[in-house]
Amino acid sequence: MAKHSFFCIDAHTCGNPVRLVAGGGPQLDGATMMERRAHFLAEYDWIRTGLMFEPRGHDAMSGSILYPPTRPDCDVAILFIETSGCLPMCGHGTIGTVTVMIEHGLVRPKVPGLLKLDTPAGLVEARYEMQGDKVTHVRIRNVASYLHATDLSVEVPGLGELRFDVAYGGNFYAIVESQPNFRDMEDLSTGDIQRLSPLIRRLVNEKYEIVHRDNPAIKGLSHVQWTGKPRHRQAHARNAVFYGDRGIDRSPCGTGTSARMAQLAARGDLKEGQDFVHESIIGSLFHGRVEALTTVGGAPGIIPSIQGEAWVTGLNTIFLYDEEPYTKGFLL
Ligand code: PYC
Repeated sequence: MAKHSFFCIDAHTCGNPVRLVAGGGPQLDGATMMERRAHFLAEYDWIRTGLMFEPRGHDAMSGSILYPPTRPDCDVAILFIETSGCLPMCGHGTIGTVTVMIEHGLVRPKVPGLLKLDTPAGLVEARYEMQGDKVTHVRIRNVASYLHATDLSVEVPGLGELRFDVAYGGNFYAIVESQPNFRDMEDLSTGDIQRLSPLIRRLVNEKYEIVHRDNPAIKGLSHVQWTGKPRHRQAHARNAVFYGDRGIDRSPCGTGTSARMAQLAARGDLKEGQDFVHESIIGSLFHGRVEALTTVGGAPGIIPSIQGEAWVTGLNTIFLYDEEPYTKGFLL
């Protein structure tokens, strides 16, 4: 019986899962994390699907595997594994991964309180605070984010015309705001979000070619972000982010919040240094900030930061058997 063992530390960031693979991940070739990601997808995607999908995971499962950095300015490299594939960047995943790494001594930061992370999307800095052995908060300074396209539209069967902007925050997001055929995310059930979002994503990718202005390896719309008025008194806005086949982010989504801040900044609704508190579908909060203004491919962008908290929920040694019918996971 061929058995593959993965030593995982499970956590959640603001309610969304993070399964950090601390042992058992494959060796990867590549001079950059984008190249290593391509190697992983070509040869080892069964590890991702086995650890993320049922019966060992679920629709919203998300995780990471640690590697030595490919660049001298970083402490550690992160490969993100999700039900949606290997994302270039994952905000809630980074906050959870940093919390696990520090609480479990998986990395020795060169500068206490600061980890420099080599991700497929680029350098991400994480500053963390501790109380005793617990990491209480992590603030990530994300990759440059920008508003990619405005006022696009698709015709959605059963809903009619839907207008949206596309923004990048480490992944590409269709940001759907209040309009004649959509008022607020609170009008949608989770079933509506799971039914409409993949349809919209497919229609958008068929109609528009979405390619990162500076990095052609990053392309295609992966996420749909439904927006709404906040319920929490501290929050400025609320969202529900859809990813993969059926996943709805339980956190306010780090890359989604970055994309939203980039959109608001491009409109002049968010200034350099300004805070933006984002509320998730379950009411958890990310504290975003426009750290700096920048340019991406010659067009205006921002450097966003996102702060959130994560909790380690347990240790989990997971086996995948070559002979087992559901070892690569399944979707219901
Ligand atoms: O927090 O960036 C994020 C994220 C991406 C997919 C799920 N969460």
